[in-house]
Amino acid sequence: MLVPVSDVGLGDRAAQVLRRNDLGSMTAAAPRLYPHMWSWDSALIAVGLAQLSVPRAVTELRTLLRAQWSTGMIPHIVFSAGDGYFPGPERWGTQAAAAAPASVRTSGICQPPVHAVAVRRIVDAGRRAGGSAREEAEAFVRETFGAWLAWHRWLATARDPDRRGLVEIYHGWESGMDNSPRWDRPYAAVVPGAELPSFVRTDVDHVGDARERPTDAEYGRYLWLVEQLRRVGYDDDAARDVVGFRVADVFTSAILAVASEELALLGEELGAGSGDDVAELRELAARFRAGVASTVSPSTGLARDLDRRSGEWIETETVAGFAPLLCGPDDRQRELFWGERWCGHPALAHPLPPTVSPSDPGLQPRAYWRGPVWPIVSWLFSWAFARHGDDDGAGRLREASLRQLAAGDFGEYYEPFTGEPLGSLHQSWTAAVTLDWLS
Ligand code: 9WN
Repeated sequence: MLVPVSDVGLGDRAAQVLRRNDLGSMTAAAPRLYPHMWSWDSALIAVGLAQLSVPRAVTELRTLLRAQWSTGMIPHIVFSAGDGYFPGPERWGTQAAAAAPASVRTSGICQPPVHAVAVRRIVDAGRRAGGSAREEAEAFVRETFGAWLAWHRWLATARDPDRRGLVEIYHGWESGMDNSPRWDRPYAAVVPGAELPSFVRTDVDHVGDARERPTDAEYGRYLWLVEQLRRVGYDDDAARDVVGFRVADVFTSAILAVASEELALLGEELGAGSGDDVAELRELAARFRAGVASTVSPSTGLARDLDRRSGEWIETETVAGFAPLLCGPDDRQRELFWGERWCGHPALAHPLPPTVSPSDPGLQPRAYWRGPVWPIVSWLFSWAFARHGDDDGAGRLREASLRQLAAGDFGEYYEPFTGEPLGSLHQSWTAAVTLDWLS
């Protein structure tokens, strides 16, 4: 498809953001606020890099895989030499963890497993370009299939010990949606102990208004969970017993389902892994898809997280409730998604899913995961819609997102009613998904 003339400049600007945030073999998630590599950011960054250079996209994911733990876990941060982000490697203290890699400094928790989606986009881009780009992309799949499989297996065992088809998280950071109101109830039960070492936040120095970030009270709980995990050396079994936050995350579970399906397809297409590996991934996909479906509230039609410590369903009306739509077509959810409580709400600047329903009086339009629109979330839905043949839905999200992004600031998130960019500007994954939408 021809790129409209007005979008040409936008693509150039997006490419420039990725170049400026390029640290050599990894891309900083954002220039000042996030000077390191984040796991799910790096996958989405690779999706954008694939449009510019397949080898550079492959390098991004190779760097991430070098940080993989011996358990299979892919850590949520891979630290660069840069500083200015708190909590840094000293606070995480993962060098004492038996499963951590020896030569790379990482955090000790994970993030949503979007990586196989990125590998698929790299293969697609390689095939479109042909020649050595195709060869490199396909060879990369053969070479790394086992590592991605180990990652999915770890999530399906260490984080789904009862085989419910739902991934348990031990920290809001693991969901990628840090201060979403989804986590308010479970966090209310997290009470930082007096032994919590003191800390000084740096994140609030890098945004226009501190109210766009989580509160100090929230940060205290975030750091307390890190402390609990650090004390048990991030050991999977011990962590399950000591950690104060244990929630079955429906959005991460949907991503695991769909990414496992993609990985199975890639394995089959490229003869990577054995027939048993592919069958195992298909079983994982089916198990987690069923797990996601089992959480849907009959009254609201939205999927719910489950607080494993209290046994309670989490009923907040957030975008994560559309997890089933990531897994495949769903008429009831599709209607809800485009309806007045969500993308069809008349007050929205663009028909895009905010993180909290615009009909919910608790929506905070400038506060991080409590209301703003995140372009990467819109991208995940547009990718999933296209994947299951809903080209109309995918096209609507693409067009509205490109209108939202047209000013070229590549905000981390956007005010849903005014369209103002918020948080960090020149955010790498926002630029990356823009490039994918323009391809
Ligand atoms: C904590 C890097 C990351 C994203 C997350 C987003 C934010 C970190 C933070 O930034 O989280 O991991 O310090 O706020 O919530 O989704 O991966 O862009």
